[in-house]
Amino acid sequence: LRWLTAGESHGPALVATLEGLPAGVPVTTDMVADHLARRRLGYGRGARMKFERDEVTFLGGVRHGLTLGSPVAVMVGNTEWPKWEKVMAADPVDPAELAELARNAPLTRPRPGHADLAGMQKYGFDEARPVLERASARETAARVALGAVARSYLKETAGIEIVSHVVELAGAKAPYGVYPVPADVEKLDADPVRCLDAEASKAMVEEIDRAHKDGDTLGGVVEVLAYGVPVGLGSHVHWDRRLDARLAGALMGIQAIKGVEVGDGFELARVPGSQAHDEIVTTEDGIRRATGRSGGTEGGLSTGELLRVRAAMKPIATVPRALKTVDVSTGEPAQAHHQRSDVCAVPAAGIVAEAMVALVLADAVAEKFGGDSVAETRRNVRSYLDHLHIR
Ligand code: EPS
Repeated sequence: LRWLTAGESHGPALVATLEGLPAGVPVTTDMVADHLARRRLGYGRGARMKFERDEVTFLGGVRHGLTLGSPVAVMVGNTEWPKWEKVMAADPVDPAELAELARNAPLTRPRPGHADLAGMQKYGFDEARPVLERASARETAARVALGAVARSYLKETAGIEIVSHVVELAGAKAPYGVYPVPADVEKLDADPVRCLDAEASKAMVEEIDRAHKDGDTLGGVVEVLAYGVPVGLGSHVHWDRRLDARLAGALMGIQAIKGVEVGDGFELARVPGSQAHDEIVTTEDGIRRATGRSGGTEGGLSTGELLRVRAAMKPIATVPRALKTVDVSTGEPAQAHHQRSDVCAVPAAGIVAEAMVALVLADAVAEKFGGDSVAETRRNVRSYLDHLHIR
């Protein structure tokens, strides 16, 4: 599969293309809109989440609710656009007209923790607007749109389903080792922080309220679970074919993610081997692992067990109680620019992480099973599983 996104946070729209899916994957505008709505959930989001709508339009690759095998192109309109028509215009605008717009004031006080400063230095900009427009997590709406398509492909061809939940938010932690299943998604989406444990959820909401009052922002940890992943996605034979490496790269590629763990991750480094690995046992279902510490990958291959990855998000860089910075127009000490911001976007990051896992798994399924129609891919999956020589 190949996929790309384009579009700025306050531009007219985000667009995304996905190439390499077979024909016959069920895809509808509503399906994508539902996932985009899930991305807007979560206690602690800023004002923009409330008044902006995601307008989904398929521009190619889908007909009457099914993919055609051609590249899928989807557009997510920014309803904020009318306010930014001049500031973000593609064509030149009269500088006198621009100078009158408060929205166009040069952002010369870069935010610590954001791409602002390094982006200005690298690309030769005098202010942060051209950097932050693309660094913005608004772009994740395009990924979630493609993720919705990828997850439909996964479900139709291999029966794979993806769930995520928030396991940590600032200091508040959900009980370790409780894994929500697909049937829990409705309940998760109804929780203000997408956490299954009521007590932990309450503590997380309190953390957000406290940070809001303090003019601060918060990060946290999300966990993504993929059910029904067959044995043998990815490979041990080369570093860039390893499924865990591909998952880690994809999750690290989400704005503000600073750490990724597969399975018990860093905890495995703290215990002896006898407590770190998943023993192999025979069961009624054939050969299985007795535990799930590895997170469903060994040697870069999926094991057929529950796939489990976590991503750690740092606090939002637009901190209301503005951190110290330098005004690059004068070289003088200053406070970082701040207009409005989310206090916390960890619940949304979980939905984005689901999309990234879906895209990586879709790529791995397409690579292993091929097929130009969903029926053909499904036959290939079944034939492979029916003929596994060790089971
Ligand atoms: C973002 C800052 C905020 C968020 C935005 C991501 O936007 P603004 O700067 O316009 O207030 O609302 O997220 C989205 C618009 C979205 O759809 O997720 C940032 O700087 O990353």
